[in-house]
Amino acid sequence: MMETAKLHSPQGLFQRYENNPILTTGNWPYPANSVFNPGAVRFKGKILLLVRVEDLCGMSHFTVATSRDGLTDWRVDETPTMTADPENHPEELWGIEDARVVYLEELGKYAITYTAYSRGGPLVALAFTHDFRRFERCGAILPTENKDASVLPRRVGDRWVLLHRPVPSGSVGTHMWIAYSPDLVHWGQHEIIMEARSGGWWDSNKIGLGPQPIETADGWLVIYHGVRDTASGSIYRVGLALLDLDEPHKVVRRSEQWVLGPTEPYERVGDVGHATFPCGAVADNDSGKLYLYYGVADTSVAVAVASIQDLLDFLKNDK
Ligand code: BMA
Repeated sequence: MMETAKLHSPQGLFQRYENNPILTTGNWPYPANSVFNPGAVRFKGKILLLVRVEDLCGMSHFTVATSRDGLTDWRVDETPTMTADPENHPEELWGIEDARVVYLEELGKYAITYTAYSRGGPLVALAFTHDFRRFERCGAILPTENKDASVLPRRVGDRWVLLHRPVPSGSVGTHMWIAYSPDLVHWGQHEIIMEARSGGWWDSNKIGLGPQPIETADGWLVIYHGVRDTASGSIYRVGLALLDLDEPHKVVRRSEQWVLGPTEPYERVGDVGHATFPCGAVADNDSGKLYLYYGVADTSVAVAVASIQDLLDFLKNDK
């Protein structure tokens, strides 16, 4: 890793990998427009990314990329791994996007929550897999318009927990919500837990969950994206929050400042410039580091690494 200040995030919490972006269409075994916004998880001793690939029709599917160290020597599936199946799942008519992947120890399988782009707009769909080869689809679990959802890796009390981000009509705002389920398919008791801040804030237009929440002794570490709309388009940056372990609807801490945002050329220039959009994170318990995988400018994949303790300390000292 390079020790250049330029490659650090504003407070020095995240360090970008010196050879970012780690995955581009140049690494892809087949033609694609862009590869970005991957879910990330540990699988068989490797880091596995479920990468969103936008094809040359403009629609997205997922392809697996794996690496031993999570930084180098990525192996990409030769053909698309999980493609939209609109015949059996009409909600996937215009593709599948932005997976969040969580290992559910209780069930011994991985849950993938993703955006299905239906005729009525984007909604949240769920699938399970054991091997990232075959996928057991559950279909839409939340109606349009909704995105940026992830389950927690275990039940809290006797219920599963989902964080999600509906876009209500009217002026209610685009905030982060929580919901509960006895079976991962039927969700209820929806409630806003964290709001987009108004006015001049960096996250004033909308917010949404980034990667799957990370369990720490202090609470569920949430990394989220916040959007500010400007005269020349939206800026997607990254902030932190901590949810209570036993009552995850309670936000214990939330950073006032963003901790990662577009500054590097590959983050600023692309199909949608000025977008840093994480959907996956993997904790390395030996080193205490968190590997954050994020889409850059809706074009490529980058990684930045932070000490989990530093993130928690920052949250404690920020308001
Ligand atoms: C969001 C999502 C992401 C995308 C981002 C920036 O609304 O659609 O998939 O990366 O916008 O374009």
